Amino acid sequence: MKLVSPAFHHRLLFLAAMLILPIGAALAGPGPGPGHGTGSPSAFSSGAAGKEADVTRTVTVVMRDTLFNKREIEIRPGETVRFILKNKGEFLHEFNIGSSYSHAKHQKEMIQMMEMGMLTPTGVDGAKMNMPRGGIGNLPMVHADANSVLVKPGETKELTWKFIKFPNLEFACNLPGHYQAGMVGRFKVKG
Ligand SMILES: [Cu+2]
Repeated sequence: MKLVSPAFHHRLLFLAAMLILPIGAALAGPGPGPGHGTGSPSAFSSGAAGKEADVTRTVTVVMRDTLFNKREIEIRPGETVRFILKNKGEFLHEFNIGSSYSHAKHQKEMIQMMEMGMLTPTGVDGAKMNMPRGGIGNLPMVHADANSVLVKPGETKELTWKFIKFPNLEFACNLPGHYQAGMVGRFKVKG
């Protein structure tokens, strides 16, 4: 007998993750201060912000609560791809190109940003977010990185990326609990 719809069940899992993950982070104790992006060379040697003129392909990715409509995106070495990111969910989501290592690192920072009010489950506090490094808990300006973009509910944003190396690259949303709920996919190298 089925008591709840799959969608409702998914929502329950998501809410559970939202509650449990920050506790886990708190139990892990104070680590080194967050240093957004700077300490994840694997993500940055893998590519760079793409130039509009070099775009050879456009890929549309739809974000929902809490999954992408794609589990896998094929890429070719050296190509520049424009990603069109549509958030059709009710929560804030991220599209971040990186390794599982850089994603795990960014997830810890995202939890801190949530705790400090820079991020909320549905949006971004622009004033807090635009403070320079040291403004709040030594967090740097978030999402100034070329490999990541935040998309609010109902919004469509773009990110253009030139793929250079492929150390098991993933696209992921690092908002608390989202990656764990399945909001991650992999780039499959073709050719
Ligand atoms: Cu998300």
